[in-house]
Amino acid sequence: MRTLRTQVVVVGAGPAGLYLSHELRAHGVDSVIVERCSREHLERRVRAGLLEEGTVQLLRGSGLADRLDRQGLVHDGFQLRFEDTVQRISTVSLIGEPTYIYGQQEVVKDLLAARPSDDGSLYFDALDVQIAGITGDKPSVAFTVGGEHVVVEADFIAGCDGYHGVSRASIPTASLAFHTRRYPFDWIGLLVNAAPFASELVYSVHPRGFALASMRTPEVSRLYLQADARDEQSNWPHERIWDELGQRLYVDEGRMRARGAILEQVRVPLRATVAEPMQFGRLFLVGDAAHIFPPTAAKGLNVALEDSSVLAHALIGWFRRGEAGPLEGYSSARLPAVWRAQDFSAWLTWLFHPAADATAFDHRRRTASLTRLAEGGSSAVAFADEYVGRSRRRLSSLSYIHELDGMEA
Ligand code: RFL
Ligand code: PHB
Repeated sequence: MRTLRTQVVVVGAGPAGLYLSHELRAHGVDSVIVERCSREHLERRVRAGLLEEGTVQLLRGSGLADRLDRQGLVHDGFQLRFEDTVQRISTVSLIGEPTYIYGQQEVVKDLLAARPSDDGSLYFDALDVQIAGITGDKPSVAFTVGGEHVVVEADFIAGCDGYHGVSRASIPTASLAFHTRRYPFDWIGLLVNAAPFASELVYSVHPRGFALASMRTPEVSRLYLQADARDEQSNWPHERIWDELGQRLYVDEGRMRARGAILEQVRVPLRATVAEPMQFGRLFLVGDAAHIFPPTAAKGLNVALEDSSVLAHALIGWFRRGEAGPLEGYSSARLPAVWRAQDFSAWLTWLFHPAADATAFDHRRRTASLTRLAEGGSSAVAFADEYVGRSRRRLSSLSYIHELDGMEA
């Protein structure tokens, strides 16, 4: 058995854990990351694609955006299709902010590349990860790697281990409210070896269901379509998926062009969760470990990196200046922003997805709501503010971080 000592143990090397550890190191705080999967798996895992301006600014401010700035796609807006019409919503014209397309696994690769390669501060393939001592002042994380049992003792633990991790489960149920909502929809997601369907994202609302034509690069498309949560995947052969996409995207005669090779297919249940509070004793929950959003509004990765940034600066305040306030206030600082993102994600999910029992009344009313957005008035401005995350950023205590960076510069 080996025992190590560090200042912060980070459980999970997804974007939240890697970014937290990066920021801590940049400000002289030591951390060790413990990750269940292999590096190859993390670098290949296809998930988010849309980054908000605030996220890109965080990455730029941390020196992590060179490749993003060269290869990321900048989108001034997106298409909204409904009732056989194609409308364009330009977030740049409405509120002056674009969005960016850059795959989550590319963010993960950039974060991993920015770490010293072999300083022993990141364990992949960790088995049987267990958290102990979070109510005392010497919490620890134990695991087995390459047959060896390792214990890392620390001052704090950051639970960045996603929805299925061990961190949230280590908090006594009586001390945690875990709010959950399962929407009656799933998404079928395809990664396709074909040029994007259009130059910008296409959100398409059809009485048959929602479809989204996104992308990862100029050569790779990302396509999603709504499926009823009760409709089993075996009912969705490829032929049906392509036909539905063609119809729902209002492609001429319902025939989908560019049916390139499917590189990957996933089924994503649309759900929301929030853990309240996002901390207990010496354990802090970050990103998907604390909250899941339905993917409709693309908030998960953006809110996760915001959590990491706020926690990083609270921990830096503790270690560098002996400040307890920002750490004690981490959960209260984050929850208003988390709920803001939940509210917008829920609203957009219900706006875009016709329920299985939707009537003609429901479709007409949905068209009226979509028309109001497409008209570009104050509703569209408020929508754009939420979509690009600007309104949430105002709630996110990020000005505190920038002040702190200024003080330390
Ligand atoms: P992650 O990425 O799940 O990373 C958690 C890490 O912890 C590891 N782990 C453990 N490690 C040690 N011990 C254990 N017991 C462990 N259990 C788990 C895991 O292996 C993993 O490496 O969480 P993190 O870092 O909080 O990041 C959150 C994002 O991954 C997530 O919110 C987004 O992918 C959500 N999301 C989107 N977010 C956006 O901001 N923009 C988007 O466009 C967007 N699109 C999406 C999405 C999520 C989707 N799916 C698949 C749910 C599209 C989809 C389809
Ligand atoms: C994606 O490309 O994965 C994506 C883009 C926009 C969304 C959701 C997901 O609203």
